[in-house]
Amino acid sequence: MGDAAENLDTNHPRVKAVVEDLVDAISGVFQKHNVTFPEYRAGFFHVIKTGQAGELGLLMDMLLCQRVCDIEMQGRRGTRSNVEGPYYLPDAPFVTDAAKVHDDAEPLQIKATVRDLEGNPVPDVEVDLWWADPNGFYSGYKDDYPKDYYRCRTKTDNNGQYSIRGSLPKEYPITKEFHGPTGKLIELLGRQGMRTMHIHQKYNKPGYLPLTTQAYFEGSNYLDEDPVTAVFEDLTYKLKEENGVPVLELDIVLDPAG
Ligand code: MBD
Ligand code: FE
Repeated sequence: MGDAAENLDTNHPRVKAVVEDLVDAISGVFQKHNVTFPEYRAGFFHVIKTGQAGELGLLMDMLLCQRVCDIEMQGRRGTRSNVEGPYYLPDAPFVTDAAKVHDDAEPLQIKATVRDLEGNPVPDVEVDLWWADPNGFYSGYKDDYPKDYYRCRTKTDNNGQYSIRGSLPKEYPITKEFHGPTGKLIELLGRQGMRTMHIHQKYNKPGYLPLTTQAYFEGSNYLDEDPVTAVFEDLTYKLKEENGVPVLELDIVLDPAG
């Protein structure tokens, strides 16, 4: 979750309530399956290994994050909230035309119109975009991979629109060939290990509820078997084409705050 992670406020009354219920729920699962001591140890050892591999964020986001997005959506309207994922980085380069991608990356024009619930365009929305490179990896997560690639910030114009030249995101491998403990767990769950193509977005403007969401691509690989279980039809777009370049045309709706 990048720097956006919140610290646990141990004095907050909800912490006690939620953690107690969490322990109750897990205890119930142990009881149901007669979990043995070796199984208990093997289980939490796997969690420790996942942490040591730097994959706890990946694991949590894969298994649980969308459930929180779904709860958020029960209390708001507009475009669906969707998993932020483990690869957001703040302070991406601000651009108005193109994000930095490698020369051999297949181009994608990312266009959007941002509207309010009445259909009026919303100007001056701060936008964050980030996506996987042609090899399915995110910039900034390897020492030799500068973090200003395949991610940018921009803002909507007076018509509530932006248009950014980016690149086609590649399927993201959570499998054990590329990753460790999380891939192994996916295999054990009988899920396949590739995230379907997606573009992450954040929208922020005072007076509106902040939105973190993703766009998916109609007809793309693994769309119906995404291991993160966060693909929704209303976030799935059919690619268009202009002058031989694929175009993603997003319709985003923001819910006014308060
Ligand atoms: C990703 O790229 C992602 O967006 C999520 C939610 C989980 C794993 C990898
Ligand atoms: Fe992602």
